Amino acid sequence: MKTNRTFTMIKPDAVAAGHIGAILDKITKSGFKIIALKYTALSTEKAGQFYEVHSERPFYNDLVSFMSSGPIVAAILEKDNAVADFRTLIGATDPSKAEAGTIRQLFAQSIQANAVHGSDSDENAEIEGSFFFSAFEKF
Ligand code: RTP
Ligand code: MG
Repeated sequence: MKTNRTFTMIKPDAVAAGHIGAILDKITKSGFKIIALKYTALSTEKAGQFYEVHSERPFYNDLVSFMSSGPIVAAILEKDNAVADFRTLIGATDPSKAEAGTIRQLFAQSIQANAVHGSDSDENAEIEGSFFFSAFEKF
């Protein structure tokens, strides 16, 4: 299903480093409209559920403890071609390989503490957005 929406989180590293405002500014100035927004935290159980697709990967346990280590910002974003354009805006998973000017190049610390999440498909954007937001929290 085509939705023109994606889902993002500002991860605990970027929240702790004080980058919420700068990252939201970059996102909105890049043409994304905020449909839903929440400052919250993931328990280890919730982080484990969210990243269930990676449960067989060697970095899964570290990822779950990192993602539950402090508050995060969750958001649903809208723009034409949202999923692909947002992944371009955030840059490569490993910030040392991310293009200049991308959010990860500017704000990430490591391959794990990489500042932001971006959905990888329209289907996952819908699933991930609904993980955090009910229908009456989307505008
Ligand atoms: P994301 O899902 O957070 O937007 O990141 P991504 O698509 O670029 O990367 P993905 O392969 O889905 O990995 C999810 C997150 O797991 C952490 N990771 N750590 N230590 C490692 O080698 C490693 N590899 C991935 C990162 O936080 C990555 O964003
Ligand atoms: Mg991913």
